Amino acid sequence: MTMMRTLSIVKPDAVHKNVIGQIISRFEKNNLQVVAAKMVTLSEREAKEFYEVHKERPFYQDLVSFMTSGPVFIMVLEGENAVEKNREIMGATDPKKAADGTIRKDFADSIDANAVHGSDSLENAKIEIAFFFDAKDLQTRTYASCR
Ligand code: IDP
Ligand code: MG
Repeated sequence: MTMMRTLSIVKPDAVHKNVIGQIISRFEKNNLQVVAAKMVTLSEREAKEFYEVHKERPFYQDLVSFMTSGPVFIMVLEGENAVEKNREIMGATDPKKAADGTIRKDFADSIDANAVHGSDSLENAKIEIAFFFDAKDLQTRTYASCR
């Protein structure tokens, strides 16, 4: 068990459904903490670069069009085994195959519009976090109560 960070994106379909809060709530209930967040509309260039690993896949252009179709909500999540835990909470890529209680089972409509992105390895998490956030924008979740 090691503390780690991962990148999560609430995709345009889930933002449109107004379920950003319900999605964050699932992470929080599973002890993942938000340490950075922003809402942006990705440019064509950003979406293409972010999903470059898929550029030879037949769905690449559709994926880029979908990811730029409306705002996305991008977060860095921190916690024990954050990468793996996030993938479990998200569920399978195809919502038809996603387990009960997962985000994709409950909020995704199709394999294209599947509600969330999550990094698939620690190595990719580091690359993806750096793609969207400067190191100084990642918070340390300390708290000192003021009496
Ligand atoms: P992941 O999001 O579960 O990691 P990947 O295989 O990395 O899945 O694919 C990235 C994204 O590309 C998926 O989340 C989905 O939006 C889209 N995608 C993947 N496979 C297909 C497909 O067969 N048809 C259409 N879109 C797909
Ligand atoms: Mg992936």
